[in-house]
Formats: sequence, structure tokens, C-alpha cells
Amino acid sequence: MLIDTILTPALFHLHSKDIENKQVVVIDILRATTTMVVAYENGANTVVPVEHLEDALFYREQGYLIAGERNGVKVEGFDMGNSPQEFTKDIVEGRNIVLSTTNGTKAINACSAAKFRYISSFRNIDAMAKTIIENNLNVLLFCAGWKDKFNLEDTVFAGALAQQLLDNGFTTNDDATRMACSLWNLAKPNLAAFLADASHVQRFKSLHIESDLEVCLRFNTFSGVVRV
Ligand code: 3SL
Repeated sequence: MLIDTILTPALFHLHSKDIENKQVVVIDILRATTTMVVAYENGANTVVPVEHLEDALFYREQGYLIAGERNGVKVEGFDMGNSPQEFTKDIVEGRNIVLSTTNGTKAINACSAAKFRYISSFRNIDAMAKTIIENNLNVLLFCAGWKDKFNLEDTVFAGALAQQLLDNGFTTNDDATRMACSLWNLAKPNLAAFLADASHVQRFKSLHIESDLEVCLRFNTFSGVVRV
């Protein structure tokens, strides 16, 4: 089975052919797909990713908690922003949630035609790898990036996941995947230090939300996978 990595949503169109027969993993480590994993860890019933803020408002009428950010800032009037630390057990357990974010939920919606569509984060990377291997289908690792630009954290995660797949019989003809694996090998001795200068980490600093970083870089706190 083959692995391809989509480094930014701007490159998605190059990979969308035959997507109906592929499994896709959408990656937005800082923070959308990590926040979704945390919500499930803490017992959320469902987290529906929507592209537009207006769509989230429709779900409020159905009793959903509504969560969302634009440019990292919580949307005014919403129940939660996009910080994984807001999705605590006492708030999300048993609840239906709708989430709209600048990049992550947009990327998820872009690949709705995939045979299997997942989101993942470091918090469930091993479970994600196991499921991809069991599905035994070609896989696209889809980095949400930032406004169509490449980012380090999503690519490093794609490399970490791709490496597990390569170690278990998957192959690649794709230089983006090779590059992602090389980055992961550089990053893994100290992931936080490797990402210290990343553009979104700088953005976290300017928004005073640095404490989310450590939450987003924890490994395998969740043994489930999230199919959307
Ligand atoms: O763009 C997104 O999907 C977000 O994860 C970005 S932020 O971390 O909430 O700024």
C-alpha cells in the first residue's frame, strides 16, 4: 500500500483523484485535530467539524455545544474556542459538539469523498497507525497547514505516522512523505525544541496560549481512532 503526504491544502487537488478508494488522515496538530481527540478522550459523544461559522450556529439549535476560532481567537458568543484545555470531562462528557476552525475543519471538509476519513494527533498516533495498516488501503496524510502554507508541526506528525506505516509494509514513491520522515527523525529526540521556532508556536506566544503546546505534543493518551 502506498503513502502520499499532502503538505498543504493548496496541493490537495493533485491528490484528489481516486480518493473514493483511499483512506485519508487529516492533521492539524496545533490545534484542531488534537482538540477533537481530547474531546473524545473526555467522553464527548460526537464532534462535528464544519467549515463555516454559520453552520455551527445551526447545530446550536439542535442542542450542540458550539466551538470555534478564527486566527486562533475564540469566536465571540461560542461556548468554547479551539483550546484542548477547554474540552474538559465536566464540559464535554456525553455532549454533541460542533467545531469550526481556520484550517483544520476546512481541510476535513475538503476530503469528504474519501473512503475512510480520519483525524489524528500525537495523542492517538499508535492507534491511528494500527487502523491504517488494518484497512490495507492506500493512504493520504493531509496536513491542514496555515492558510494554504506549509507548517512544521503537521509535517512532522505526518512523518511520524508514515514511519510507522513504512515499518509495517507500506511503501512510498512520494518525496513529500520522504521529507516528512526525515523531519520526524530530526525532531523526535526533542519534539518541543524542534518546533520552538515554528510559525504557529510563535503565534501561540503572541496569543498567550503557549500552555496548549504541551497538551498537543503528548503521545498516545487515547487508544481510539476518530473517523469523521
Ligand atoms: O486553523 C486551525 O484549524 C486551528 O487549529 C488553528 S488555532 O490553533 O486554533 O489557531
